[in-house]
This record gives sequence, C-alpha cells and structure tokens, in this order.
Amino acid sequence: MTAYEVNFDGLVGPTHNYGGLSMGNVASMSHGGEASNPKAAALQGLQKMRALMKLGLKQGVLPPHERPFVPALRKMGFFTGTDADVIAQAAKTDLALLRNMSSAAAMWTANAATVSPSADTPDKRVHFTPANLTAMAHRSIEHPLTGRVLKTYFPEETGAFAHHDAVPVMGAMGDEGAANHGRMAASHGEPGAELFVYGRSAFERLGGWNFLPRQAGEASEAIARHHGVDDKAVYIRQSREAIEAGAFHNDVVSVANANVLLYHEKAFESPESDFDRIRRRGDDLGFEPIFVEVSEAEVPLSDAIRSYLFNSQLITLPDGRMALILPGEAETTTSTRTWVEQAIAGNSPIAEAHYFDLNQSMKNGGGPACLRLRVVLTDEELGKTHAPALLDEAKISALESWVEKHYRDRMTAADLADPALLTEVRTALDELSSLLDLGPIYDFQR
Ligand code: SUG
Repeated sequence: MTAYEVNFDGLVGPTHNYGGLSMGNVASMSHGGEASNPKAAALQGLQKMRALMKLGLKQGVLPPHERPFVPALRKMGFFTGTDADVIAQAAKTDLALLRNMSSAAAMWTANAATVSPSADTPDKRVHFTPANLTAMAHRSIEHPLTGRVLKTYFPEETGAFAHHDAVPVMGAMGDEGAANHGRMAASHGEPGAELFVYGRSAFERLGGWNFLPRQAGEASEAIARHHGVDDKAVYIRQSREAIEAGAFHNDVVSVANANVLLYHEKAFESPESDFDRIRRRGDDLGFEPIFVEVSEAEVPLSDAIRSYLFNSQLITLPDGRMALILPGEAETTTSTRTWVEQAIAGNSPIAEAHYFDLNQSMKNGGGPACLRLRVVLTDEELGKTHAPALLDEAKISALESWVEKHYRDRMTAADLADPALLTEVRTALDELSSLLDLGPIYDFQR
C-alpha cells in the first residue's frame, strides 16, 4: 500500500522563551534566563518545513498553544478579576508558575502524541494518543488542546481515525509521545514493529539518579493496548547513562526510519536482546532491520547530546534514498560532522545530509526531530485529513507573514508579565485559527 510519512511540525508560539524549565534537558537548563527571539524561532521552523516540502515530502503544521495559559493560573488560585489581573497577581506572587504556564513548549510536537498507522492496527484506522507529559509542569497542560487539534485534523467520523485519551496521571505514569516511539517496517505503508522506548517503571523506586526518566514502561504498554498493536510492539529500556547524560527523550540518542535504526552505542540498556526482538518482529512482518551504530569512540555521548546528531529526521526521499535533516550544531561539532560525511561516503543507508539553523529551538533542547510529529497516511487517509493543515508554498508564505506581523523579536521572563502580551498573543491566535480553519479551538475563544 502506498503511504506517506507526513510530518506535522509545531509552529513556534509567540511566547517562545528560555525558562530553564526542563530538568535533565541540558540545553534548557543551561540557557534559562537568556533572551529569546520568538520571531526568528518561528521563521527558522517554517524554513525547515518549506525545505522538506521542496525535497518532495508532505508537510503539515500544528498550531501553537494559548500562552500564558490563564485557565491554569486560575486553577492554581489566581482566580479573581480579569485575565490581565490574573497575570499580574501571578507575576507578583509566583513568577516561576507564570513562566511555566507561559512556555511555548508545545512547539516540540514529537511530544504531542503517539501515532500508530493503519497498516499496524487491527481495525485499519490510524490511532492517536496525546501524551500526558506529566513529568514537567509546563508540558502537563498541553494534552487537552493537543487532543482537540488532532480530532479536528483527523476526524473520527470519517471512519479512518481513532482517538484515545491521554494515559491517566498516576504518580510516575509519564508518557512523552512519539519522542519515545519509533517504527520499523519494509516501507511506510507496510505493517511494522512499533518500538516503545521507556526510561523506568512507574512502580519502581529510583534512588540516587541525577535526572529522572520521564517515560514509564506501563504508559507505553497502555498505549500499545489501546492502539491494538501489542503484537507488533517491542519495548526497549533507555540506558541510565544516556538519561543522566541528558538524553531526556530517546530521540536524542536514536532515530528509526523504514528498516533502519540509527542509534548511539550507549542509548539502550540491553541493545543485544532488544535487537533480537526487533529481528523476530521483522521475520514476522517481512522486513530485515539494519542497525546503524554510532560508537562512543566515533561520537562521544556528550557530543551527541550537544549536537543533536540523532535528533535529526531520517527521511525517505521520493526516489527511495534516505536523507538526514540535521541541526546546524551537528555540522559545527567535529565528531558528528565527520561521522555524517563518512556515513554518506561509505555504504550506510544514508545518502544525503541537510543542515538547518534551528538554534532558537535547540537552545531549549529541541532539534529537527523534536519539532515534528510523524503521521503515516495512505492517499485515502490524506484525503480525509483537515486540508488547511497541509502546507504548500502559499500557506507557508501566509504563515511567515503572520509571524512577521504578530511576533516579538525579543522575550525575557519579565516580558511574560506584560499585560499587552496576552492581547497580542490572542489577536495572533485568533487570526491563525482562521488561517488553519480550526474554529474556536482555544479556551479564550470558547
Ligand atoms: O520537553 N524543552 C522541551 C524539549 C523537547 C524536545 N523534544 C524531543 N526531544 N522530542 C522539553 O524538555 C524547555 C522549555 C524551557 O526551558 O523554557 C523545554 O520544554
């Protein structure tokens, strides 16, 4: 069956800032407090979307969330007065809370949801589960809107799509979505092994860890059951060493595409037995996995995490060759640039490399792969998808003009308390919801 991998990139929101909010994400921790440039961040993201379209891929966009998120501040006890009053009270009393509720982190749509293509599911529908993101306060508020948007984009009433609730919040039952989920198959349209990578058990006592893992194995299992893919699932545990070095999501140290898994030597706790299980799934499903290991000697784990080599998008071009979509940091880091050059020159499955300046997002720990949610769709499913969310040149240009018109080019923590910001953001999002034909999707519009 012909199917396409459609990348739905997150449009960077108008409050993009460096809040230093994510423990265990070294980039976020080290850039916290610096001034950001939301306009540049959004334009960098759109440039990547345009480039992927030019390479012949289908490209979609997911909207930013409403931030600062006043409903959450009200729930936290700042409930009197107008929305502007709420922001002013929060800014005076708990600036950290305001920063958390103002983060544009929904831009990293690899954390929006887990998606199982129809080739894998018993009812032949595409299944979606928004990620609960409970590990981080600022991200735990994303899934209600994410769920609404996904239901708008992929309407259940067409019979082609199925939507599930986020995994319930139960202590350490964290789910971080597609950042910890990959798929290996002969091609996008064939049934595949679904790789669910987790960092811990929700019921395990973890003592003495520097940074805690975000994804619970039980959350991954729940999703596999809901999607009906337990017979195709391979559960893989991340290595403690990788998590403690800053691989807060597995897509910081590995990426899969078609039958290829590109990974760092130190990514997984027990790679040999994991790969045996993938091989067995491959035997059942008709593909032969290719494991491309990058050793510690070639690229030290610290370089992998700084440069985000593995947070590249590994894509299949229309002619069947594979390309890596990399952040500029992987070009300026000698070990990763050298590895990529040798991979292309040698007999690896990777034929091309394209580097992009995504520095605004990278400084918060978000590379090319973080910025996109992969949705494999057949022609028929594509026809049932919300068309205004799919990009062409005209739509990208319209989004660029929208960014130019509404975004600031500098944002610090102090700016989040500015009452004018709330009005600016809402004006922008109102216009965007028309551009993407979303209806009154945001809380402030309801
Ligand atoms: O969840 N950063 C995000 C980065 C997400 C990257 N996604 C993937 N690897 N797929 C996170 O840690 C930083 C926000 C701040 O500090 O302002 C942040 O949320």
